[in-house]
Amino acid sequence: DLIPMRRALISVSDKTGLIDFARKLESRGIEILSTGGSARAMREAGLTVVDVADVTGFPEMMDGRVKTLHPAVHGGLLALRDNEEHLAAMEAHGIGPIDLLVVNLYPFEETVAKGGDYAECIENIDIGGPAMIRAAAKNHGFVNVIVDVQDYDALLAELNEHDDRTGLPFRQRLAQTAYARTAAYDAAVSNWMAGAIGEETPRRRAFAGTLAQGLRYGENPHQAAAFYTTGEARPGVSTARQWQGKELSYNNINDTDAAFELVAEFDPASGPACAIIKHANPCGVARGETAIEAYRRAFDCDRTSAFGGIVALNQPLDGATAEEIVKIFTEVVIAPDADEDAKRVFATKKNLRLLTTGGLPDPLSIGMTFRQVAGGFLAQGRDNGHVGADALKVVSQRQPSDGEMADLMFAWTVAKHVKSNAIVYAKDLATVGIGAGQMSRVDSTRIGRRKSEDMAEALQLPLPLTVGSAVASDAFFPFADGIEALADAGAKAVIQPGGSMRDAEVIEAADRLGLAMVFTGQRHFRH
Ligand code: 93A
Repeated sequence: DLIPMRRALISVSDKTGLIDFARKLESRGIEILSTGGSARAMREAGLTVVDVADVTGFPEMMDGRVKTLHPAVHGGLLALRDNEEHLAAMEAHGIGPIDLLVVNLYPFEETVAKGGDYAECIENIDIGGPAMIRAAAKNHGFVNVIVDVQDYDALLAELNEHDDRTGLPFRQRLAQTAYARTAAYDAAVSNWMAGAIGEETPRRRAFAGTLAQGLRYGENPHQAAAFYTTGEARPGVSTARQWQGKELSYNNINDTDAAFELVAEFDPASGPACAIIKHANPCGVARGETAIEAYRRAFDCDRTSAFGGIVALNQPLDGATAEEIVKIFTEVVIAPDADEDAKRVFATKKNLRLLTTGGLPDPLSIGMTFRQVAGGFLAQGRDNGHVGADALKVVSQRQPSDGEMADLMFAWTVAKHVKSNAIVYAKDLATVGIGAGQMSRVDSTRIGRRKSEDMAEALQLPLPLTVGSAVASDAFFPFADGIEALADAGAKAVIQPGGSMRDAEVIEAADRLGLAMVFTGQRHFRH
């Protein structure tokens, strides 16, 4: 199965490491064919290169759209070297075998990520590259295919080990990687187009990502893991710049994403907001006049849980806020930006990761979320549901006050980002108790209340802050007992989707207990 290597075709957009690699191929006596820009780069470095145009007998044309799409190339990649007919066809048509294909594709994902317009993105869809990659990968019995500059060294090591030849297992690995690349590439094109044309149905979407980073481990140390990006140009953990701290872990990435998506719900134009996340659930979210105030108020929701958490802000970090954050151990801080003072403060905490994103993701934009099940996965549109003031329906006798209404909307926005069953108590635009991920809604009301009581004790408050609070529930109350539990905690207003068979009983309970109640008509399950 060891195959010698005599002729290579190199056509790369990313020219990183190209010259060094090509020199090493040349020194092994391997002939190099190449396309326009790649050939030029290698020639300038003094290498001997044959133009593909001379092999095909056609010039590169149509702005490079047609350069390698020719039987002289594809025949050389696809011919079975142990098949008499194939060999005869090569002979008859003057086709030479190509034993190594080195291609990396037009930077489509990067073009999307940097906000390229429609025409630019279209022009960056590589056609000839994937065609060659798929051909070479199919013929891995005889052909080596490299699609990633990271694999140059692996090929050279294989050639060293096997006396200038490569083994079948090595070529199989390369082929498998190659198909992962072309699949991800086409998926990126399809996903970009879905966004560009506003196609929201998951039925016609392709799913694949580009390996961004291997991770040390997954949710637990015995699970292997990696981070893939889809090329979606969404400010967040996948596109962030990390200023310091060790590599993000699987759980860090998951939690940081949850934190930033939540805080992005709050428009910085209407003031700072801060979210602190643990295990993908918020343990405190608040608005404030200043960033430091927003952080302190978020922290005061549940100081115990905030330890080792992820902190997200909807606006640039300043030094004072950074000073406040580093008072306790924090895993990750993410914000659109951080000023020099903030960076200096964080630099004193070696283990803290600071991420800046340059912007906030749009909570209203379309996108996909996935959930794996045995033998498959579920795909759905991102929960970009939003209820405007005009869609709200007051169903209780008592109207909520303006202050209560503001807190209801705040709590409702947070509840969207809390695992179901979600109950969020809020007061003065800060969460004061959160119950997350319970199998019974009543249990979530109790947990949120207990959190608030614990904090009241710790902060020596006369009463828990749930007294006089506004509460959001991510889904309807199936029975009146949830409302009774909220009233018992001192809540004064409730927002929920409505739509239960027993809505009448639930509304009756709210009226009996003096609660204002608002229906949204929209639910925010999150599992
Ligand atoms: O426009 S293409 O789809 N048409 C082709 O025939 C073709 N052949 C190779 N793009 C094509 N390529 C791509 O050109 C390669 O995948 C590579 O990304 C790029 C290298 O071009 P250059 O060598 O001119 O820099």
